[in-house]
Amino acid sequence: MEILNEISEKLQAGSAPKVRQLVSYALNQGIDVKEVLNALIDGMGVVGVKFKNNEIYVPEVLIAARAMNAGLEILKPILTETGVKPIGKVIIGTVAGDLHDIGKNLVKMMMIGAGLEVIDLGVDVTPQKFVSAVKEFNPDIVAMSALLTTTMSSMRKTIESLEKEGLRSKLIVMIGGAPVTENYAKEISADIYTPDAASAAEKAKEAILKRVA
Ligand code: B1M
Repeated sequence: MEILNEISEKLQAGSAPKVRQLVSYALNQGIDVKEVLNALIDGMGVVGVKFKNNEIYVPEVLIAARAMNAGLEILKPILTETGVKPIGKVIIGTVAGDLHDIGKNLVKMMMIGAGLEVIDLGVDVTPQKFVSAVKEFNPDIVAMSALLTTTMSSMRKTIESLEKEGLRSKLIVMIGGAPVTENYAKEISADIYTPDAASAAEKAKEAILKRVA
């Protein structure tokens, strides 16, 4: 669809006002929110490939990320729409050393939309910060996002810290992010790995409902 291609292209070009305008227009035209979201993700994917190939650099990626966030802000009210009382509580954060937050924010929005209360610890969240937040908020789920191969190990460290504090057994630990795999989840004894935000929200809800059943 022409408009979806245009959204992807304007995101790649880093035009936040244009992305905002096109996303609103697409929704007004009755295009499904998932298709609009996929156009944004697709655009960011192209940016990622160009970045990897040294065709563009960090400043351009930052500008594209800003355009992505502008589009996501328009989708947020729809993705987080829920008329029900929260069925459970999630603490989410991007792990220590890692500043990527677009995927984490998307997971958060989808989880809220699935009827969960989400406490967002932001980016660069150390194991100690996760531990303190678990003590303070008593969540059902701890959800960690990592986008760098070098920061994945912080997921393991966080799980070890939760174990040391005697908190691990009462929690469901979920992990995800581009370099994370099902095998890695097994290796570090995380409970759930999901490859995308929609399945993260689905699995979180499933796991909580199973717990209370
Ligand atoms: Co960065 N970066 N970056 N970057 N960046 C990547 C991740 C990279 C793959 C680019 C590349 O080389 N192709 C590469 C990592 C290589 C690696 O380790 N394997 C990389 C690098 C190297 C770096 C720097 C080191 C660059 C530098 O400074 N030289 C630096 C590190 C900074 C740091 O974190 N300490 C850096 C910086 C940045 C920016 C700040 C410029 C910017 C981030 C802005 C922001 O997030 N606010 C940025 C961006 C935008 C990217 C790419 C281009 C796009 C990431 C993104 O937002 N994608 C990325 C390339 C790529 O991924 N193709 C790249 C869209 C988003 C919707 O997808 O986050 O994957 P994603 O989330 C997905 C799934 O992964 C999943 O759901 C989402 C989809 O539904 N998911 C979960 C995510 N979290 C989940 C949690 C779950 C479940 C699913 O459960 C809890």
